[in-house]
Amino acid sequence: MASGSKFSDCNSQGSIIMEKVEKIELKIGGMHCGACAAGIQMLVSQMDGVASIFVDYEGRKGTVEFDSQKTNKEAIIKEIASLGYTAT
Ligand SMILES: [Cu+2]
Repeated sequence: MASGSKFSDCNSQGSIIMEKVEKIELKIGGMHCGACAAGIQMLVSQMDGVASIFVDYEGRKGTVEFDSQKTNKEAIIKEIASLGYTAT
């Protein structure tokens, strides 16, 4: 009967693009020098949706900012694991 009228309220939301940046801290294991940290940083920073990453070799941890609409913590952990390191 009154089908099709639902589209009218789409317009009010359509112009707003919500970018939700999430910041996480990961414990990274398996690094044995600063080059390891740099390698992780390079790989993860190239991932789609990752805004920034800083890996602290001395602290054995990494701080990652990413768009939660494009990627997630699990994907980042998997990427780090593909290099042979552990991330939790
Ligand atoms: Cu190394």
